[in-house]
Amino acid sequence: MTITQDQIAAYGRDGQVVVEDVVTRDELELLRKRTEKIATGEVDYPRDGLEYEPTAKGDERSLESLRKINKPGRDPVFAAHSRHAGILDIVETLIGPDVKLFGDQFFIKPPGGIEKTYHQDSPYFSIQPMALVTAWTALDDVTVENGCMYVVPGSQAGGPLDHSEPWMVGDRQDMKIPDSQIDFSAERPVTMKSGDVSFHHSLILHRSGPNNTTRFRRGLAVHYMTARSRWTGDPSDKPDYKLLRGVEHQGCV
Ligand SMILES: O=C(O)CCC(=O)C(=O)O
Repeated sequence: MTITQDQIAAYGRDGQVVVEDVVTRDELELLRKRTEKIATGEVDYPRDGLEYEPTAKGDERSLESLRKINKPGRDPVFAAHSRHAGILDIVETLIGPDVKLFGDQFFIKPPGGIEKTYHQDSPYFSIQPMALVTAWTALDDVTVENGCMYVVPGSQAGGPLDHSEPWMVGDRQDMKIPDSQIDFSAERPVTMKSGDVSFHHSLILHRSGPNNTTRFRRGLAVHYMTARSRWTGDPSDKPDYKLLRGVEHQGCV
């Protein structure tokens, strides 16, 4: 799969670009069905990987209650998605030919799902340079009303910011970048059709709104890095990152 010179330039300038029709209807349907099975317990999935909406009512074992699946690539259907050939072609164009998988997260945002406040991804990742790319696949049509992402174009150039302000997701504390650091007048909604993929730089400022509709807004985010990246955490904690394209580099991740 190829992208245009304009799309490559938009990613370089803005730190984010949407590519239309990357994932087919059949591929999306497979992911949706698998999610339903994980949510209901029909397919085994580690309980610590399932996060629930703080506002969820009724049966916890339902898709309507699920906020997020952490590291969905532990499941074979999601692992196959992280090797999607069309997505990897685009990732190669954006970060070079030697590509490793950093990780993945699946944001379900069911009807009534809450917002996610402004943050950057790289400050949470022990990887240098801070130049990973996230491929965010829309499993549903994504609108302002059902909680699309917002980005501040170009903000990746400002480097990492402190995530110094606590905010609560139910009884779990998360951190956010203080509103005083964000130019809200510059933010842009990322609306998409199902099957489109949004590619964003790991330092771009981004958030997502609440889902005020009766429709789901499922987004599957896979983070990729160049195989030339370096691990900055404790050496004994370094995961064995999988090479997806190209070659390994000595002394790198
Ligand atoms: O999908 C969302 O609501 C948040 C997405 C996000 O933060 C990410 O993909 O890095």
